Amino acid sequence: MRRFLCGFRFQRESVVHRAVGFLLLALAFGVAPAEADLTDIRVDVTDYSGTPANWNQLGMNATVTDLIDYNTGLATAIDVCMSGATEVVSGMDWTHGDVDWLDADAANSVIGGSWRNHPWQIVFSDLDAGSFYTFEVVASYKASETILADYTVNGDFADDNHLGIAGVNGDDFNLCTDGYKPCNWLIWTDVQTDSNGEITIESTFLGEWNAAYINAIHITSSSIIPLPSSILLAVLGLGTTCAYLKKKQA
Ligand SMILES: [Ca+2]
Ligand SMILES: [Ca+2]
Ligand SMILES: [Ca+2]
Repeated sequence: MRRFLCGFRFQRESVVHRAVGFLLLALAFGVAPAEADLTDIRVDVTDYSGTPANWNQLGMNATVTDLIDYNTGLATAIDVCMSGATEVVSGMDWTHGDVDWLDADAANSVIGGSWRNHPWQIVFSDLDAGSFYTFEVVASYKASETILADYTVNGDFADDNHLGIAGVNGDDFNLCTDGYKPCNWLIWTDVQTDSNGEITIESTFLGEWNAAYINAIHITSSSIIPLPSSILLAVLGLGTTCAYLKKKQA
């Protein structure tokens, strides 16, 4: 008689169905918490009203603690602090409307640093040291074509950009021709906290006038590794299934 590890007969179809059902249930309970822990934080960089619902507003050189998650509206532990900025613009005549996650109202206002070659920072802290984050930074301005800046996250230029254009990585980034006109923005993937537990966006103005602006920031955590507790739940679910089948067979 052909038997499986759990000691039930393969021929008993209804039992196999129950086993699969139990297993799926256990797996669903086991994996769900890790999915629910994924973070989606949206930051409207502005000193003016009009920040969209479930977004966070970050004013000039301000600190905001316990940023809210876009999907749940609930506070996270994550904090943010801006320093070194010198310039605020309320409306830069954004004409692209809402694009992907980017709300037009958040895109329309900017804060920047206008002193040439003097970097300014937005520092995120209280992050999960075990998570990988994706940072999307919108640096877009409808104006002079000589508005040029460098953008880094934890000292590195971007890994990607929204439109996937080769060579656009935040080094000598033109806020008008690289940012505003094509409606493109910079993306850093698999970002982890530095030795201080922080992730820092740094912007340095290189152009002739205006500033190294930032309109909006989107942070998502990309860690999808099931938590140890989830694995334990799955094992428990399998154990329960085997026990049930043995009892059923007796
Ligand atoms: Ca906090
Ligand atoms: Ca904004
Ligand atoms: Ca540069």
